[in-house]
Amino acid sequence: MFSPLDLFCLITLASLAFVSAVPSRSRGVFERDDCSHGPTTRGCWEDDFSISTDFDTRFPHTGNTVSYTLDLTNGTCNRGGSGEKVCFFVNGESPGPIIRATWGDILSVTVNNKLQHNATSIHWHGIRQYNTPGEDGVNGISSCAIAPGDSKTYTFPVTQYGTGWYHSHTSAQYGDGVLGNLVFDGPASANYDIDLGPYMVHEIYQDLTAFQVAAIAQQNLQEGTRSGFPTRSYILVNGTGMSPTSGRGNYNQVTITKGKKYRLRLLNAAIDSYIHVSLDQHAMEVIAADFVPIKPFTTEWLLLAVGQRYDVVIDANQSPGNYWFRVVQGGGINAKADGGRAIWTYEGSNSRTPSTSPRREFSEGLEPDMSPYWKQPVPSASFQNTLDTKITNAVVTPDGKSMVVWVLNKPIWIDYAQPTMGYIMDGNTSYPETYNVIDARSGGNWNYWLIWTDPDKVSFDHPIHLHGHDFFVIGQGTGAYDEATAKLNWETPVRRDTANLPARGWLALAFMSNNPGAWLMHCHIAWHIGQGFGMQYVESPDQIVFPDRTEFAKTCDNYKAYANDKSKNVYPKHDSGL
Ligand SMILES: *[C@@H]1O[C@H](CO)[C@@H](O)[C@H](O)[C@H]1NC(C)=O
Ligand SMILES: *[C@@H]1O[C@H](CO)[C@@H](O)[C@H](O)[C@H]1NC(C)=O
Ligand SMILES: *[C@@H]1O[C@H](CO)[C@@H](O)[C@H](O)[C@H]1NC(C)=O
Ligand SMILES: *[C@@H]1O[C@H](CO)[C@@H](O)[C@H](O)[C@H]1NC(C)=O
Ligand SMILES: [Cu+2]
Repeated sequence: MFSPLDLFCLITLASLAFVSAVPSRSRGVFERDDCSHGPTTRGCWEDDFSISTDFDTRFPHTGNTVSYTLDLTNGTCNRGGSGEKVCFFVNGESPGPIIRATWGDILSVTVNNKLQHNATSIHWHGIRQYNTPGEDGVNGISSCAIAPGDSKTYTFPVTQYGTGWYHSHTSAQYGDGVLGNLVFDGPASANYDIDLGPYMVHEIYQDLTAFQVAAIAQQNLQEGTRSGFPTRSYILVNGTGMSPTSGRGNYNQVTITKGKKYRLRLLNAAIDSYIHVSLDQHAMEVIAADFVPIKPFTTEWLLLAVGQRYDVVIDANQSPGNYWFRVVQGGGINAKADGGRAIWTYEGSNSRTPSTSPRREFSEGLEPDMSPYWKQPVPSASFQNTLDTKITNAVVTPDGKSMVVWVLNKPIWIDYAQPTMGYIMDGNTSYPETYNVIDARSGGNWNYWLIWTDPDKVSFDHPIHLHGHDFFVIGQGTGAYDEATAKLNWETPVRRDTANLPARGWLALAFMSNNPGAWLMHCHIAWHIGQGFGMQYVESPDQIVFPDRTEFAKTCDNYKAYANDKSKNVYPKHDSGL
C-alpha cells in the first residue's frame, strides 16, 4: 500500500528515470529525490522540508490534529522499599503513555485532574509553543493551576521533531509520577533501521515521595545543611528497575538483531540526578540534542543533565549475547555510584544475566563537544545581563517572613491563581516582586545572558532550562567568568533547551526574541526551582497571542474555588509552586 507521499516519490523517481542520460548533479542522501524516509534516507522529509530546514523559521503544516486524553490519578505503589507509598499515575501507569505526533501536526491534549488533593499543570518540555504561550503549562505563569476535578485542553503546533517529555510543573509532583514521553517523527541526521522509541531514565526514592524529599531538602537548606537530603535508591530505565536493597523489581529488557541499526531516544527525567549512560561494548552515534539535530558523533558514554535528551543510533555489530545497559548517577556530574541497569539481548541468544563490562570508564567533565547539524552563527556581544545564582535569605511568602531560598538574582515564587499571562491580558505591568520578571529585548533582537555562581559559595551543577526557545550555548566553564579569556563559540554554537551550569562556574546563553510570551527559565532540579531558582522574562508583550479568555478564566475560577475551600485544599503551597 502506498501513502500519498510514497506515490509522490515514485512519480519523482519515474520522471528522473527519463532524464537519467543527463549527467546529474551529485546529490546527498539527505536531498529529496528519494524521499521515502526509509532506513537509508532519514534526512529527507515531505515537500522541501528536510534535516536542513531551520524550524525556527519554517515548519510543515500537515493539517492533522492529533488528540490525546491524560487522566491523572493518585494511588500507591511499591518501588522496592519497605512498603507502599503514594504514587501518581497518568492513564493508570507511570511513566504515562507515549504521546506521538508528526512534525507539522497540531497536538491537542486534554488533561483531567483526578488527583484527590493536588492541583496540577502539564508542561511540554522543549516545545517552543510558537505563538501559543498560554499552552506552556506552567501554573502561575502561562495559566492558573488546574484544580482537582477540573480539566484543561492544551493545543499547540508541533514545530520541531525528535524526543521530548511532558511533566507536571506543580512543585515536585512529576517526581511522584506525573510524566511521560513525547515523540515527534521527522527527519534525522543519520540513518538507522528501527526506532526503538523513548528510553526514559530517572531516579526514585523507594521509601519517600518526591514531596517528602523536597520538604527535607527545604528543611536542610533552612538549617544550612545543604548536602543532607535523602539518598536516591536507584534508577528506573524505561520505567523498570531493581531495588539493590530488597532485590525487588526487574530489569528492562531489549532484544536486538545483529546487523541492524537502532535509534534510541534517551531522556533524563530525574528530579535531581545527573545520569551517565552506556551500552557495554557498543558505541552510540549521537544525532540530536534535545529537539535539535546535530552532526553525528560517536561516544561510549553520554552524560544527561535533568531534562536533556539525546537521540542515538546503536549498531548491533557485536557477537550475539547479553549486554548490560548501564546507568551511573550522581548529584554532581562526577559521582560514580552505580544507579541502574537494563539487559540488551541479541535475537537468538538465550536471555540471561550479562557478564559484560564497559569498553572504557566515562570521562568526567562537562557536556560532550558537538556541532549543530546546520551552522547558525550568533552576532557576538558582551554579556550585559548577568544572573547570579546563590542561596540567600529573602521574603517570598505573603506573610512577610524571611526564609532561605535559591535565587537567580532574585527568587521566583508564584501564585497559582494570578498567572503572569493574566497580568499581561489585563495590561497590568505591576508584577509582584517575587515573580522575578525581566523584560526580554523587543522582537528580532538578541538576548545575551550570563548565569554564574559565586566561586566561593556554591558547589552544585545546575541543569538550566529555558521555555519558549532553544538557546544557543555560547560558552560554559568553571571558575570566574572573564570576558577576555573565556572560550566562547559564536560561529557554531549548539542550540538546545537545557544546558549545564557547572559547579563554581558559568554558562553563557543567547537567544533571539522571536516568540512573544511570558517564559520561565529555571534550574530543573525539582527542589532548586521549588526553592526559588528561576526567573521569567516577558517578551514583546504587545504582540502576544492570548489564550481563549473564557477558557483561561474558567481554569482560574475553578482553581480559586478549590483553593478557598479548606476542606479540599488540605496541602497549602509552601514553595515557589514550580
Ligand atoms: C489519593 O490521595 C489521598 C490523600 O492525598 C488519599 O486519601 C486517597 O486514598 C488516595 N487515593 C488512592 C486511590 O490511593
Ligand atoms: C500533593 O499531595 C501530596 C500528598 O500526596 C502533598 O504532600 C503535597 O503537598 C501536595 N502538593 C500540592 C502542590 O498540592
Ligand atoms: C519501553 O517501555 C514501553 C512501555 O512498556 C515499551 O512499549 C517500549 O518498547 C520500551 N522500549 C524499549 C526500548 O524497550
Ligand atoms: C495590578 O496587579 C496588582 C497586583 O495584583 C494589583 O494590586 C493592581 O490592582 C493591579 N492593577 C490594575 C490596574 O489592575
Ligand atoms: Cu539547581
